[in-house]
Amino acid sequence: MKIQFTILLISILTFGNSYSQKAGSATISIHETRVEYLENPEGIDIPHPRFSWILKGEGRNRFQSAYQIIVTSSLEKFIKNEVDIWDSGKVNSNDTNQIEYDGIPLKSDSKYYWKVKIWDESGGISEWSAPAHWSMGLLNFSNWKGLFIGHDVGYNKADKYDSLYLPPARYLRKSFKLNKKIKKATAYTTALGLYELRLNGNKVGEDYFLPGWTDYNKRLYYQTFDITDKLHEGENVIGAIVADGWYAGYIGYALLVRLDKVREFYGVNPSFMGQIHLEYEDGSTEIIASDKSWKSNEGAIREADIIMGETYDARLENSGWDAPNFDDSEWKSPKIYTYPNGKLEAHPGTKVKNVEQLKPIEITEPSPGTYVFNLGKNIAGIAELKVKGNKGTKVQLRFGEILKSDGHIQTENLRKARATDTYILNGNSEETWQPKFTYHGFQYVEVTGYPGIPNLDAITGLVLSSIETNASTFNSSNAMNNTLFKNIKTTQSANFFEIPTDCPQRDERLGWTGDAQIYMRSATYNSDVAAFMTKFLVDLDDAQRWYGAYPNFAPFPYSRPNQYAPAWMDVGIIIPYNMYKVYNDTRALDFMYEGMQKFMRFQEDASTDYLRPGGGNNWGDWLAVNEETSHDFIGAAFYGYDAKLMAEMAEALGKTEDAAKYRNLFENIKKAFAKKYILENGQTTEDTQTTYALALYFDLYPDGLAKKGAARLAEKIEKNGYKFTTGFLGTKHVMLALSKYGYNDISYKIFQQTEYPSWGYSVENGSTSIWERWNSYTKDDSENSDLNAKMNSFSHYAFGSVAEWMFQHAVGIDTEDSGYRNIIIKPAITKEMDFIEGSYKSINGTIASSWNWKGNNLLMNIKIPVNTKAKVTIPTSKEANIKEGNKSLNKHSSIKVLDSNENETILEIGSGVYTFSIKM
Ligand code: RAM
Repeated sequence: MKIQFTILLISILTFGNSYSQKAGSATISIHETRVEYLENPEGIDIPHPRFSWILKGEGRNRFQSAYQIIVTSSLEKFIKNEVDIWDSGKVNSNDTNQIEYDGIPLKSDSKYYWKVKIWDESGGISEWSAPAHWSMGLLNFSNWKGLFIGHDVGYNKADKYDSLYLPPARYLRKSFKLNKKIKKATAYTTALGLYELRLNGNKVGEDYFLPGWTDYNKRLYYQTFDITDKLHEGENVIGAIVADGWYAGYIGYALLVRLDKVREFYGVNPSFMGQIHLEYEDGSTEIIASDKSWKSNEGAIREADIIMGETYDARLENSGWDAPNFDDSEWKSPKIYTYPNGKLEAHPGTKVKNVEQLKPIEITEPSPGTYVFNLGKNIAGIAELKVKGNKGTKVQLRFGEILKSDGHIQTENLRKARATDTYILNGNSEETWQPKFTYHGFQYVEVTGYPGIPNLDAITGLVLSSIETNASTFNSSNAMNNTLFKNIKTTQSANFFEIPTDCPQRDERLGWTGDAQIYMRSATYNSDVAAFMTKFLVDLDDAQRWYGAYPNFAPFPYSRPNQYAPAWMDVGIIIPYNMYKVYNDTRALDFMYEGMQKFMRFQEDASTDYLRPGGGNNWGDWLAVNEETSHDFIGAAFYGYDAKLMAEMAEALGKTEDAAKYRNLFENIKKAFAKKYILENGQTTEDTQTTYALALYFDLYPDGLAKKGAARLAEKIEKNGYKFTTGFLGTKHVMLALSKYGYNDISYKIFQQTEYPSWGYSVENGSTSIWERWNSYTKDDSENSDLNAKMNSFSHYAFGSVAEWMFQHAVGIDTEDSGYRNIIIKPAITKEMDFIEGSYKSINGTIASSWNWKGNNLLMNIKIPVNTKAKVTIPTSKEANIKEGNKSLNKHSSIKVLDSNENETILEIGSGVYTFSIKM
């Protein structure tokens, strides 16, 4: 099968080349073709999927003037260029993303092949893009034949609060024979709970934590696997291991605060459902679905809980259970469960994967027989254990983010998360094990019960995450800031885990919405989170309270009333807005629009004279230090911001009446806000850093007073020794507001600060991640048991929201319109630093910007991707002092001078690489 495919591919490529003979001088090439933001996705269920690609090409001012997409129903047709599904024809457009499929209706359980070619600015034709494909999942409910099957393990009811109930995993298998040659085989599978799909002895796919977390009462996601290559003639075995997961296991802080329910928020017994669709070479088809004919049992996984950990007794392994030639006569017939209410849908996001493997950098033995492995950074994931010893030997792994002064791991901050994995040896030979249904937040692994003295090989850290943090680079003359950048990425990776979690270690791991909205734009700089956030929008929409507020976290499994708060509930406006701004995604706006309007009505009802008061949980400027901002101020400010964003979003959707309505609302809020909170001298009534930051950044200042407000913020920061007093909400906005009003040098002073409270303080105290609190830990006072025992996470991305300022101002990359077609390059040049360089891979390709001082000369290097243009701000008013590539500006026909003022010259450039040198 493989060989056949390779031959086909070679012929496609050759075909592509010969077809491009017609091509003109164009050297533009097409890369990273995507469907619904994903590379060759399997089993999507969107009737009009969206295509995108990235263009690369030499020279300057390169554009796409037209494109053509073709889609075929088979590889054979694709190769012969027999277009049977969709030929867009030549479309005169420079769009390279959000292009909707517009052919005949796409069919359930079908694979499609596609490619695109483009015309450049002078009509030259590119080569076809490399062959790409996607498949449609099961589109109709009637396509589903499988039953939800499980295994009765009994129910050993433990005391709800004082002991844990951790049932074993369920194992399910089905043996089937193939007598004919297979043309295509696809598995459609899911579980209420978590599952791992097995086929002929191996795991299917590379994902962890399937099928993902949704409000299972409303929807359940399924996966699609192309398993054509994995089947053979004769006996085959499909199997599934199923565990409690989010469906039936412990979630969040329920145990800690003794909620009525501490587990089983969606159901009690996990179960598997799936089917294999077989298409034989003779044209016949067959479906093998989960049903009574499968066999079920328990096995080696004795406990499996996301938060509490996993226990594996290798003595109980049913070796070979998921492969042919296994005697399952002692296995039972499975128990059938029902899933009455929810929809079955394809997972729209990115799934958890092993994105990095870490070798320990050190082993210590703080007390005899207790070994502590240091993985070098604070991650989310699991540890793989390698061990050789006697049958029945029990090795225990515990996890911690930091060490106490006696060298033992600190576990107090995990609160009720047991975070313990246990492996019991079967004693055969070297045994390698990793858990499947749990994960931990940790830098250190404590190993006890290890037979003999372990070496570094005994533990490998597997970093698990739903994203890769490879969209950005940052480097500067300040080593601390460079470490900070790494720490931000590490913490984003650790918390973009199926949903954006607050933290990965303690009994929480919830999709806290305040954290998510504050960090959203930063997240987009570091990683392509388009698909990940598309999925989270579904969670937000599902979790919206009946009265209109978005809750404190999503999914929202608890049945608690009034779980909302200013700045947390605004997530439902701020995340969609950024999906539009960053990815040009109006579909996300469409999807959320009704809910957003409902939320706006909820706020309107709660307001008096356009002022929305605090309310709900009122977390305020969470974890602020020394200055408190009133909840009413925060409520009113965010209401204004929401109205402003709603106006822009309504406009983007062509809803002009709504846009006018929200613009008007914004103006009214602005007036009422100024009347209540802004004094004539430009000070706010509360005079905290956070009040200025929010009011200035959200444009709530009356025009004449904004400058005074900014001056007051600058003065306050200076007086405070360039240190924050802010929490989650203020921190993100202080430097954005300062830079907006020209106080870049002050922003840089805060950025480089190392005294508490600052980012530098955490870096100087050895952090490898972003902490929940400014003072989570100090080297001198590592025993601060008061803090440690409480809510104190070392992997919390909220304060990492400085990434937004780093890219928009320090590096200077932003978008004027939506989706980085009209790019803004405006680095905040300062004498506070020698150089800064960075890049961001946008939906249109990589944008790079760097600046450095050479004496009194400033060098700026800029890279703009094909099919975009940029407005570049050069920090001098004297055009004559600016050179690009050693030539003065007037010698460059392709560089336009748009404007200049006392301090700056603004240029317009098209794609290409530019080197500016500026005499300052
Ligand atoms: C904490 C969470 C989160 C924050 C809420 C208010 O428990 O970790 O970061 O948003 O509280």
